[in-house]
Amino acid sequence: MTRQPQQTTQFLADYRPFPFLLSETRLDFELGPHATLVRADLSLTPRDVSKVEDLVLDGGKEVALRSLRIDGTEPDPVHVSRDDETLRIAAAALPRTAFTLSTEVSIDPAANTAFEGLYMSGGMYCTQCEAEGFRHITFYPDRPDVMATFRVSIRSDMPVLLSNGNPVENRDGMAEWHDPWPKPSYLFALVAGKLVAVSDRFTTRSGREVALNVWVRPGDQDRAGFAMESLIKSMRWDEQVYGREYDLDVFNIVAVDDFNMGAMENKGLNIFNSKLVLASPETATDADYERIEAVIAHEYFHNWTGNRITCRDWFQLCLKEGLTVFRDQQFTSDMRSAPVKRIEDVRALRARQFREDQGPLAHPPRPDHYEEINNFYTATVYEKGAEVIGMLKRLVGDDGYARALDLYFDRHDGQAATIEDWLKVFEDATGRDLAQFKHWYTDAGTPRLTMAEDWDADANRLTLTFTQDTPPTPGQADKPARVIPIAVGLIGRNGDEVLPTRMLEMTEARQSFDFDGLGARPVVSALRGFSAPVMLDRPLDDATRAFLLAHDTDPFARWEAGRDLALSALTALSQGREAGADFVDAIGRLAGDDSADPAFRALCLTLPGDEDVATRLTAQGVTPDPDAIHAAREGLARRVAEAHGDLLAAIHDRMRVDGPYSPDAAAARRRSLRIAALGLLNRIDGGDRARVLFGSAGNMTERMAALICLIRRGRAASALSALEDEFGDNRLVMDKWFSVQVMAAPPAEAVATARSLSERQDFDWKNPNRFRALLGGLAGNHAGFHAADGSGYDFTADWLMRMDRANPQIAARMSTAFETWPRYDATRRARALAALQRIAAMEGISRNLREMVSRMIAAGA
Ligand code: B3K
Ligand code: ZN
Repeated sequence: MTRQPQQTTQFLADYRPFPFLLSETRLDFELGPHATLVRADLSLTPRDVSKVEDLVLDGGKEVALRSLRIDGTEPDPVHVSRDDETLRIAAAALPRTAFTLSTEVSIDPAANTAFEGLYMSGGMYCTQCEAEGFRHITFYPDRPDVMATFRVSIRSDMPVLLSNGNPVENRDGMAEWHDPWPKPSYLFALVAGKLVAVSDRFTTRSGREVALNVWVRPGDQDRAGFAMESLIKSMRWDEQVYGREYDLDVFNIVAVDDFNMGAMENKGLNIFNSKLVLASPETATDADYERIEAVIAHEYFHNWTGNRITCRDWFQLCLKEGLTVFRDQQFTSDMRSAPVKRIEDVRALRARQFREDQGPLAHPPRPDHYEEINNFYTATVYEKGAEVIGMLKRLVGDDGYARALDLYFDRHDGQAATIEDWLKVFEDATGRDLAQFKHWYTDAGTPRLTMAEDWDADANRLTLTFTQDTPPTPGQADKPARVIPIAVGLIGRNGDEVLPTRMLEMTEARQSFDFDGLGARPVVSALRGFSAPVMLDRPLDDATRAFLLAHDTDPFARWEAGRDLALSALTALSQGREAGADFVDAIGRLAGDDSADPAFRALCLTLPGDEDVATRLTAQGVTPDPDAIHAAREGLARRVAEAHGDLLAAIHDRMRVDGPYSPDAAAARRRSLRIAALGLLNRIDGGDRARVLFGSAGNMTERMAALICLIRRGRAASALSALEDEFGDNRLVMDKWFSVQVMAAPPAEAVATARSLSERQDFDWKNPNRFRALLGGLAGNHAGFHAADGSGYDFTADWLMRMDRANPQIAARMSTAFETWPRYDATRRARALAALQRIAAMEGISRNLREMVSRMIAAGA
């Protein structure tokens, strides 16, 4: 351990089952903004009647207990005790058999600015219970392995009253719901408000009729259709690909404006951040549409991977999240383009998860201790969790994967499972020993893989020798070798494929693989499809990279070759060396290759971000200079534009999509290439094309792209005010408006821009989306956030402290802006550390933020 565990540290090794069984939960809500009464009846049975233990229920200090009864009788007060987090009833007061515990409490939803538990948002009531929000509603064994059926009644003057499961009764001012599927408290949900529904129906493959509703505020109905289409596609896909059917008579989705994350998979009642539901061509970009489709699918897929089979404890979070991300990635691949989706996912993985793994916040997909579980909804648990499943699938093959998943659903339906259970179904279904594979779950850090080639001309044999090594991470110094699936293909010098993809299985720290019977020395295409989440280091000259960019038959490896070429140029340029000629040439050839998917070309034309360059430099042991990186990137983009201006202009014109906007993949692909070309041309046309496009485009995708170009050229004033006039009362558009101004600002102006935007009336900072727009925009401006004078750090620290008092989850999450601080120069490090220490010293700091900053500060010790 590199840090002192706090008293509140939870350890995986301490798991023990709850000493009571809970069969049914009955809840009765009488809603009031400042006083909501919650009556709960819990049907409990001691697990071991010969040794009844104290009954300890979770309950936050704002939950006011009004009455407590056991089988209808008040226990002697000496047997009942309360602290800030629990309610304890001594064993002496409990029957030796099944009993009903009844409580009545009162809570204050309108005062709940943390948006955890029951809270009010824009005049409606809603809940967020994962991970430990239910304890802010009532006293309960608030842990995922306690599963019960729920019967819920709601009394309120709101017209729409929703909870989980099937509706039982609905009359004026009262509704009753019953959820027949046992579930943990984190999946409980309640919504009450003035809402309208966009409705449809779905018939499952075994004939169950399901009523589907997407609930939004009156006036937003015309922006909810795409979410409904996405839901129907998801339901069909899960039946076809995983054989999973929906299991209730209704499926409700509700859009809310104040929501800490993207969405939540509550049983039968998914609650969404409105930005992941509402979309129209005028307000949402192609990327928004793709994200809505993916998140609707993700939450829906949780119905099986998460709800029917849940997690034994929160250490197992990646059991549901890694698998559900993996499933939503497969879904998007099927709906859109598989190669493009793979490249996008790897880009995101590197930008978020590799970044996390390289710094003080590194942790394994299955951590073994935490202070605050909400701090572990990370890229490692989600995205790396999904990569680990992708590797499993590669190792056991598609059939093995399908058999293992069938067994998983069969064996664990209705249970709260563990990573061990998950690996066991793969072992039982395929006969493979996964003991070594398990390190992917328990060990943190990104393995570094090196590859050396040896060509024996006499024997016509190629030998590839790999070594693997995983750098130390907080609390984990030495790591054993892992199983690494390495997909390799060989390409002849004429560009033909000599050997189609073969999966090598590396299990040792150093291992060689021979390829015999080759006519001539081939070019190696390695780690095809990004077959494992590792950093591959191979000595490769720029000419060979350019060759692979032109000829590799694996789209991921092809893109990767171009990206490596760009990174090698950018890292050199940022250190003052001449570079980039090969990249500029090769990218021109690729841009003009009309046989390639436009979205793929767009990805290749998008230069790695400043942050990617900083990460690459750090991996090479070089201290990144944010300003030099920014200048290098601008310079290289300009050179591409100067060299290929005519071609890019032709692409920009040809990729125009005529006719009414459609968010489908085919049209989106063309727009993405068009925009990529525009971004480069913007470096040499002074912003003229962007100005024309901003004025003429009928969709937000192109307008936003044009706006970003104009901001970069310092010509955005009129575009910004036009957008504000048109969309001033549309929160989602205004979030973009806030964000891009900071994100795309010239780095020297980023902090000042953020500061002046933060002074506006409509900087409603308690709204998580608005806060994220501004602070996330700044964190996304690499050289701006890392301004040498520390102003980016100070500005961010001030806001994190302010936010922590209202909403600790958001403050903790946004504090990750600092997670890379140890990689920079001494001046920046000192300023970042001072900002972190200032936060740590804050009086009344939340457990959430305290855990984050103390882990980050520990890296400097
Ligand atoms: N399970 C939720 C995330 C809950 C986050 C709690 N801090 C959304 C999802 O992953 O689908
Ligand atoms: Zn999820």
